[in-house]
Amino acid sequence: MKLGLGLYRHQLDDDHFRFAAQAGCTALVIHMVDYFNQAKGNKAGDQPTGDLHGWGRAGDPTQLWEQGFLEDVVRRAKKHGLEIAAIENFDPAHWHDVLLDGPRKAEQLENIKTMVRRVGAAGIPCIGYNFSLAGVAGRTRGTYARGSAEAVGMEGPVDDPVPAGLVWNMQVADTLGPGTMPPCTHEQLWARLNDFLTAVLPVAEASGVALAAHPDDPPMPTIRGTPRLVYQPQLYQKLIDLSPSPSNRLEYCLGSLAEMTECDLYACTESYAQQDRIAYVHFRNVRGKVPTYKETFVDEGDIDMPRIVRILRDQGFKGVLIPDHAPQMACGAPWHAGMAFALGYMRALLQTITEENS
Ligand SMILES: [Mn+2]
Repeated sequence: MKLGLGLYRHQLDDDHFRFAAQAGCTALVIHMVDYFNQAKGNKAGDQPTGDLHGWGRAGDPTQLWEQGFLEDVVRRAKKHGLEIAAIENFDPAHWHDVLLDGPRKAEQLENIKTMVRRVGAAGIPCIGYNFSLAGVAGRTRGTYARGSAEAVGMEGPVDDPVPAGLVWNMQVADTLGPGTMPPCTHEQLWARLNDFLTAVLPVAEASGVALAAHPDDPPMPTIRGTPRLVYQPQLYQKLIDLSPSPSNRLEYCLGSLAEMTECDLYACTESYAQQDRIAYVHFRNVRGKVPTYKETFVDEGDIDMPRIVRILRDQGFKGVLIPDHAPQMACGAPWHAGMAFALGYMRALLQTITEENS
């Protein structure tokens, strides 16, 4: 198993690469979407939460991920001994009509294929995605973690409708409303996912790129009146069973899975690792389940993290673990401190299980 760090778009520089290398990482998962662009409620030093108007403004729909940019990031990271293990998330500007089944769906699917080919040509083996209408929405922020550290949680269902122009919790139009996102059923959402996978998986497989699905965050059956896809652990199996392609994989988020009401996380992890469908792991801890849970420090939540790592080892998992979100620590660099704490804990776990094995 490899230790990795997730970096937001504005962090793709030498200082952050050095920080990752110093913490013992050999891999990075990078974001190309700028969640903080023109955002009012988001601090760039923390995970985005936003408000009912979402995060920031989505990107330029005509500006696809550039081959040169991808190759440059790979080259710069390599200088610090880091591989780019994955890109995380598509920009809603690039695929909102894939999610909504809208008029530009065919064009956007072609654009996605173009970007998948470029990612493969740059030597990046995976794209994580979150097939979701409302996206990561409905969460609160508070001093939930140990020592009153600021973290993210959920304090009950959020049913306020999504205004038109907001997709995947980002603004894809100049203004929001009037009106709301068109209605959609769970069956329609699964059909849309199937269309996406049917169109893109052959290109992904030919390009040496896995498409790795994140479960819903938060994993409620509906958020803001929109259906969710993977809000119970067995729905991951339904996604896997859509296609036997080796590129049909999981962005395995321990936190989101543990928040599901029907999750036995240890049996679940054993099953998906045994099927060799886990592309990479979001290694974070949580207390409680939807609709009332709180994100915690990696060592203080409901999940027995050493047990998870041993299950992954025993099933032969060779991929990357990244911290995902971490509570903000009380100092001048809350994001860095939170990540360094999580990475130190993870590195110790990985060293311990390696010794057990030998
Ligand atoms: Mn996650």
